[in-house]
Amino acid sequence: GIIRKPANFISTISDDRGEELLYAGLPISEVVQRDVGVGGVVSLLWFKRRLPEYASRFIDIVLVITADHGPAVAGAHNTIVAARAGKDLVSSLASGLLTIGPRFGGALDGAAAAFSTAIDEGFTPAEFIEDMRRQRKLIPGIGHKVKSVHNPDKRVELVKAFAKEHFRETPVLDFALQVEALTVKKKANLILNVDGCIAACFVDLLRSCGAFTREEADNSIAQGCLNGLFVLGRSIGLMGHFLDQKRLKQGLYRHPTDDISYVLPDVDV
Ligand code: Q5B
Repeated sequence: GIIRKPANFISTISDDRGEELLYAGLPISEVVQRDVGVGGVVSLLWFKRRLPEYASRFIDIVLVITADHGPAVAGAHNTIVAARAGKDLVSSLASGLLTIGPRFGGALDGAAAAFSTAIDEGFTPAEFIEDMRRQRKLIPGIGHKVKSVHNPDKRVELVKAFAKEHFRETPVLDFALQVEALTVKKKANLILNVDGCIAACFVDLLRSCGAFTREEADNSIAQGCLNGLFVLGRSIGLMGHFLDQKRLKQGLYRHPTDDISYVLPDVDV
């Protein structure tokens, strides 16, 4: 008989072998005809299921608001410097993406874990803040370099408003807002930032939209899908900055030496 060779790879999200490409079982023609959109494609390829329309719309909104935040932020800066050093699109994009981490744009996974664990373990917002302080950890999703209570982040307002209008419940967002109410008393820029707000809302979405068991929702979050949303969104802007620099024919960047404090050790020779 036929001896089957064990497969080296298992894949469960897409299939290109037939007449028509399938995304999580849905033929690509239906993906287009049903107007699934980018949010819907993210839910098919990341979560292997269709989510309610408001959930796909929420993903679309997250991608739109994270697409760019100007040339001064770490990711755009790196992309611009790489583009001006003559690098190609993929290299310049990668250079920008590699700045995404716990301080910049990559605080979503940490914020989701911190806020949801605090709620699940019955911490009050004050106890949570004190626990983080005791551990000498910054609260992921709290704080911003330029946004503050005096200069609110419109992106955060948009995400919050959408969640409040469309989600069945928002306990994690509510907890994060109670944390913010306490942290801004210490310093006006210790707001719930764009990473923290998206993260809290996304936990609420996965837990309450009815498409996931609680275990599935928690596993998806633990696997790092949330930082993926920022990476995906911000890639749009980083490529925009690359193309902008090429269009402007900008030359090699060298940082002005009068903006560097040179502090060298005294070495005996
Ligand atoms: N303190 C964001 O720091 C920033 C505290 C805190 C408790 C906190 C900082 C932070 C957590 C990581 C996070 C995402 C580095 C930010 C993003 C996308 C972006 C970016 C853009 C875009 C800002 C001053 C005092 C100190 C600190 C205390 C600060 N943060 N305490 N929990 N989280 N947050 N990142 O202003 O007593 O004076 O020593 O790491 O969520 O990345 O637009 O730029 O779209 O591109 O430099 O929006 O908050 O403040 O570090 O000098 O701290 O506040 O302990 O206290 P800053 P620092 P003390 S959104």
